[in-house]
Amino acid sequence: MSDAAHAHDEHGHHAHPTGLMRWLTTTNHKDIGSLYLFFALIMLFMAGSMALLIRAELFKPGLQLMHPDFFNQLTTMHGLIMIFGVIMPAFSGFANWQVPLMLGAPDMAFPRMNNWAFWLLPVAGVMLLGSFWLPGGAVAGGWTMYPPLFIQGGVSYDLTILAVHIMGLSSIMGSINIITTILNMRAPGLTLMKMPLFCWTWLITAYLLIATMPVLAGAVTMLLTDRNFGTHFFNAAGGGDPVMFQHIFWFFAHPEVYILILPAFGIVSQVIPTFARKPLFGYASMVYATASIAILSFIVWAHHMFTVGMPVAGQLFFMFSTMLIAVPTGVKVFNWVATMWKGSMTFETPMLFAIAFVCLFTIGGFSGLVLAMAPVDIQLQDTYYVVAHFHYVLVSGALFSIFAGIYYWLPKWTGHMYSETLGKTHFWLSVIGMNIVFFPMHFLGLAGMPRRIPDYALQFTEFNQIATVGAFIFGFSQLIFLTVVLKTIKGGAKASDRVWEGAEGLEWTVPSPAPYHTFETAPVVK
Ligand code: HEM
Ligand SMILES: [Cu+2]
Repeated sequence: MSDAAHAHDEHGHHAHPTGLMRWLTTTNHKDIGSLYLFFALIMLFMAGSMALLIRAELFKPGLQLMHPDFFNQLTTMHGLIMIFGVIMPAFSGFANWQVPLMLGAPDMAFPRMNNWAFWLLPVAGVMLLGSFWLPGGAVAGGWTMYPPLFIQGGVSYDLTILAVHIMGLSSIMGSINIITTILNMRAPGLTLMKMPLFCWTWLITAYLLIATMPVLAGAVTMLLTDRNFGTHFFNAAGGGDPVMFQHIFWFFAHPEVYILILPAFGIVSQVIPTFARKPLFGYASMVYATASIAILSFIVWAHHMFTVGMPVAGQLFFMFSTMLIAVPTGVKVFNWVATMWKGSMTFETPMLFAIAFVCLFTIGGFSGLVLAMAPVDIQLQDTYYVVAHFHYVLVSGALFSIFAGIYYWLPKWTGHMYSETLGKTHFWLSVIGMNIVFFPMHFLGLAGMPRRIPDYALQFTEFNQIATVGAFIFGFSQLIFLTVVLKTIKGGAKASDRVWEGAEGLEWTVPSPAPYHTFETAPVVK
């Protein structure tokens, strides 16, 4: 390129494209953060509608609304989309908005790769959702993709494998960006141990993603070659072993459940100190606890496999290693409570969600410990107890932290305050609804009701009816959330720079809304 043309390019630098092209070509971390969050919001309503269809079918025993195979498609797609389309993209959205703002960096380290990492997701999303219209319908073998079902299914299974590859690629690119940004682009003086805890939790999460996404990719590639190219990795008739899939899958998927919760710990660790008006209790122990959880997450995978048959020594190993995770997790819960202890607390919507997180996530943690006991798990495996357990950690854990984070940072992002009345209404309906859906599922599981089943024995009717009513309360109260978000984007009381009286950190030193470009000269942190 000639010098003149180069100069011309430099000149054109400020003419940003508008409309659709702006969003397609954007390399700005704030734009990309918003894209991730909108994508997650849309997918939340998609996967949420599937949950309501499932719960509607389960309102009564017998088959009312749908064919059993379609029920299985809904369950599988609900799980896949909630995990890969809602929780993970929402956390990436927070990372994109907040990591540069918290570190005093002008943007992410690799802005163009950042654009790619996002735009791969809608492609995968369309492939997953579109597969409902393919011959044979969407995948129906459960989000865990176990063979032999996943080897026998139709064309949507191949498409889902491709979609999983694409989403994994997106996560790896996002993680490389986050790690590089955090390690290299912190403002002068902002040492690692001074960094906001949200950045720490995402740094560790990004390493987990880079370590485990290739394992998932390997597992689904073996499914693909078993399906199409005559290999027998998981086919016993050809000398393969279907249980091997479970080992590989859970070696990915147990760290994955921490990928779904560590950034939540980070958000809650930002919100609680703000509204308790005290610094986070035990900052360093929080960092070490997060790292310990991440390391331990690699040695516990077979607690998902107690019923496939394993030597007693193996059962003991996976049982005790799993229980060990309760130690660093307990440290975290202790630190959050100690931060609130004798604080001057106020209860704005982000704080309400954060407190609900601490209480209800802990219920999910405890039911996890119950499931970790090998003899108990043999009874409870594949019952509604498991469904209750993971929804306490995913809904009142991951999802509630996302709500807390949105209410907390939305004024910074949009420049407007949200309506506290609507926020609190959303909070109370969500907490009440969530417990009505999922608490009775513990009893259903203890009584032996299997999961992933469209019909059930008569004695399970009452608790199922209660759960379905709760699901519709929870589901429809999310329309309030949608209203709050859209209203806040459009207008509302002007937000101050600091927004919350007790807020600390670099993001609160820039104006609200945060300008398109921030920290072009790095701030100095003392
Ligand atoms: C309105 C809120 C929700 C309701 C009413 C709901 C309901 C359900 C129901 C009824 C099932 C099927 C259980 C079975 O038959 O095994 C299910 C499965 C599942 N849900 Fe949810 N859910 C909700 C939110 C979420 C969220 C936020 C996540 C977050 C990641 C999530 C993750 C999953 C997963 C992973 C499965 C397992 C899918 C499978 O068995 O393959 N759910 N949910
Ligand atoms: Cu696990």
